[in-house]
Amino acid sequence: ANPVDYSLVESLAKNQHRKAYDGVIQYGTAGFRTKADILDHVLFRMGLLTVLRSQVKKAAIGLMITASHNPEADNGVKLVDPNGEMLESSWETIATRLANVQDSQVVSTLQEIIKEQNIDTSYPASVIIGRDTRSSSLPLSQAAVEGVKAMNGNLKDFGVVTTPQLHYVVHCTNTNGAYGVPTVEGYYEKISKAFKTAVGGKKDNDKYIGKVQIDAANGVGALAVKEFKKQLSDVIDIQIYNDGNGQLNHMCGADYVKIQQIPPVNDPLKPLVRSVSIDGDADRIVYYYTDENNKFHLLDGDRIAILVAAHFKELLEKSNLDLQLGLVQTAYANGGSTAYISETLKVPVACVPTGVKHLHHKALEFDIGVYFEANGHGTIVFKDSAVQIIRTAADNPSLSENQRTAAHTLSSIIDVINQTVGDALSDMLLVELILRAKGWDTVAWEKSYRDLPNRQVKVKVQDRNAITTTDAERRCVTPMGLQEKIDEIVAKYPKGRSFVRPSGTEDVVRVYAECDRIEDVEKLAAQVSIAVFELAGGIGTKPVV
Ligand code: G16
Repeated sequence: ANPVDYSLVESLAKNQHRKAYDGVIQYGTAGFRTKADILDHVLFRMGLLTVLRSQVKKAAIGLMITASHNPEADNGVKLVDPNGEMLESSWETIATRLANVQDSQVVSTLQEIIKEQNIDTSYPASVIIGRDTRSSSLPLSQAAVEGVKAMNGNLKDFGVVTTPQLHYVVHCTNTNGAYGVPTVEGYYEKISKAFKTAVGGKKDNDKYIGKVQIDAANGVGALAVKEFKKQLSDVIDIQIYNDGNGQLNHMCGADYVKIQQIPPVNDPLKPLVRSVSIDGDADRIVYYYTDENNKFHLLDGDRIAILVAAHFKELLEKSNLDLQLGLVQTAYANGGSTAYISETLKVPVACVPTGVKHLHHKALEFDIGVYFEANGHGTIVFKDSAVQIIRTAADNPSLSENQRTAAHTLSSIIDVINQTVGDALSDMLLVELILRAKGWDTVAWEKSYRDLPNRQVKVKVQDRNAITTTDAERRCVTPMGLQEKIDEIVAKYPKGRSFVRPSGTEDVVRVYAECDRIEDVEKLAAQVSIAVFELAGGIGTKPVV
C-alpha cells in the first residue's frame, strides 16, 4: 500500500469531520449508538480504524451503519471481524479511545495503536461497508468511506443491506467464497436454494400452512423480505406490512412486540395467523399470534431456541451421531424456558451477558451451538468437523435408511442458517422448516412449556454506568445496597426473579422481572424500578407501583 498522507488525515479530522460532542461515546453492546447528529466524527474515525484492524487480521473487515431497534433519530456503527463475528472486545476499547480523543490527537492516537499492536501498515487493507435505510446513514457512510480512503484502504461499499447480509459477505470474502458467494445476490441464492431443497418441493402438509405475515419494522429488512418473497413464492406464502412506508421501529418491529407484548401497528389481527416481527436491521425475530379471544401470544427467542434444539436433538438421536449439542441464553431467558431445556430436553445450557458477541463465542464451544437472546437475536453455529460428520453420514450406505434420512435432513438444514450472526430471515425459514417437519402450527409449538409472566421496563438515571453487574448480569455489584433490596423484593413472589443492568444501546437502565402469577408481575417490576430510581440516581418521573 502507498504510504498514508497523515497531514490529510489530520486535516480531515480537524475540519470536515471534527468532533461535535464533548461527552464520551462508548462502544456498547452492538457498537457505537447514539443520536445520529453527533456521530460524523465517530464514523470517520472508524473508517480509519477498520483499515488498521484489517492490517492486523490480514483479512477484510466489515463496517455496518445502523441503530437497529433504536428510533429513527439515532444511528450507530459496528465493526465486523473476519469470520463475520462482532469485533473482538480488546478492540472495542481501542475503538472507544480513538472515537473520543480530541481532533488534534487523531493522528497520534493512530500511530500509538500501530505501535502497540505492531501493525504491518504495508498490508493492503480491505473494508466492506453497509448501511441501513435511515436518512442519516448515507452521510455517515460517506464519512466512513473518507476515513478508509484516507488510510489507503480498499473499499467495497455494499450500500443498503441488512446487518446479517453484511456479516455474511465479510465471512464469504475471507473464506474465498467457501461459505458462499460474497454478494447480496449470493446470500439470497444460497439461503433460498437451501430452503427449497430442505422443503422438498411441496407447499403444504397436513397441519402446517406455508404462510406467514411479516412486520418489517419499516426498516431495511423489508427489502430482504420482498426478495425472499419473490424467490420463494412457490414454497411459502409471505405477506409483508410495515414495509418501509411508515416510521422506522415506531410501534412496530421485534423489540416493540417483545417488550410491549402486543401486536405491532397495522397488524391485520386475524386470529391464529402465524405472524413475525423483525427489527430495524433484520437481525432479530419474534413470532406471535392472536387467538380467537383476541389474546396475544408471543413466541420469542427462547421459544425459537428450544424449537431448534429439540429438533436437532431428535435428528441427532435418530441418526445416531455423537455430536455435542448445547444452548446459550442470557439472563433475559424466561425461567420457564431454562427449566424446560435442562429438565425435559436435557440439553446443556449456558448463561452469558447480553450481546450476541458473548453468546456466539460461547456457542462455538459446542459441536452444534444454538444461541438466542429472548429478544429474538440468535443463530446456530456448527464446528467444521460437525458439518463434515453430518454430511458424511447423510451419504453413508452402511447406515440404516432411518439414520441416513435423519442425517440428510440435518445436512439440508445447515445451509438455510446464516451462521455468522443472528439473521431474522434465515431464522424464520429455519423455524418454518421445523414447523413443517413437525406438522405444527404456532399453537402446537407454544404448548411445549409455559412461560413465566414477565415484564421489562426502562428506568432513566443520571449515569447508567453507576450500575455494574456480575454473574452474567444476574446480580448487581454497585450501587451499594441495590442487590440486597432486589433480593428482599423478589423473595416475596413465588418463582420470582429480577435483575437490572445498564443498556449498551440506549441511555437507560433495563429492569427485568418474572414470577409465577400474572397479577403480580407488574408490581414486582415496579418495586424493583423504584429501588433502581432511589439507589442509582433516577431522573425524571419516579416509577410508581
Ligand atoms: C443489540 C444487540 C443485542 C442486544 C440488544 C439490546 O441488538 O445486538 O445482542 O440484546 O442490542 O442490548 P442492550 O440491552 O444492551 O441495550 P440490536 O438489534 O439493537 O442491534
